[in-house]
Amino acid sequence: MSPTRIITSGAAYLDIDAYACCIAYAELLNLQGIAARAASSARPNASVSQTVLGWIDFPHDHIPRPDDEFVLVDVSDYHHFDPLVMPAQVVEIIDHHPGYENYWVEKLGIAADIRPVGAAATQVFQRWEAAGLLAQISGASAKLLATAILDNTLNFTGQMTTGADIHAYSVLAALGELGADWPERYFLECQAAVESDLGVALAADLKRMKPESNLPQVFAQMTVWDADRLIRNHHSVIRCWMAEQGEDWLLNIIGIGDAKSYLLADSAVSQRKLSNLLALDWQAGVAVPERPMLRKELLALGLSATPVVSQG
Ligand SMILES: [Mn+2]
Repeated sequence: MSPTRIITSGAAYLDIDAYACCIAYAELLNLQGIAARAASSARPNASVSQTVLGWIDFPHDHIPRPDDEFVLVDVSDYHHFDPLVMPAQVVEIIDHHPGYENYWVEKLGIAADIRPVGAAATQVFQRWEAAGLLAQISGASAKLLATAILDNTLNFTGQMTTGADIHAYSVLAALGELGADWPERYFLECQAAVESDLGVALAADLKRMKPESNLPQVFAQMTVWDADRLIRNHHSVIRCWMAEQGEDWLLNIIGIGDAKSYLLADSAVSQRKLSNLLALDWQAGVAVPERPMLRKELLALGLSATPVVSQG
């Protein structure tokens, strides 16, 4: 028996992009005669909404074999790989986060596809398109990839949105029969999930940043429809919960309805790190940049920034 390709992603949580890519890429490889399956130790976060969960069951019953091969989607920083990954047996990477391009190109050559597009789902869509197999994609995979593109591009308002993302969404939404009202319905579902348990939602998309990132050490992010309403109703609960994770924290709340990011940070050092990267006016622990920002955009800014010199 030839080895199975395990399509997997990060350790901390599965967002809709990782979730969709694992399932849809495994489906494509299987159609092409390559044994593959989606697997993950991580749980979905609030971006995998109730309706999305109803489209397909993500397999969480992976039994590892010593000859498994691994394809990583939507992650290339090996510090964050799912613990089921055997690093020496990684055969392919499909990702859109900056920082590890050279590392993987040296290891894998053209099997490392790391590019700045809005969603890794767009890269997986392009595999389907190039293979000429889109007519055979399942409804669930089409809808998953389309929704991942909506989420990761912030409904096409994010800076990393490309023409390829817009093209992929239009083809996939038609194949998956998603209506014109799907974006608003989807993001309202995500907000309902966030508000039903804020602690779980904050923990589900929280990363600890390295000092060289020049970003606050604890960086949480969430995407909702109405960020202003979320902050009005829940700011005090949020700041208490975040402060328990460490003094140097940041929460990026992305509001799709008004296409804005709301950066929440309380400590002077956290606010200074962010003001070092972009023009911000902090009011009562909240700053609203001119355009919506994703963590990976702030990460790219931070990696190219001069560190903030700590003052006293
Ligand atoms: Mn992604």
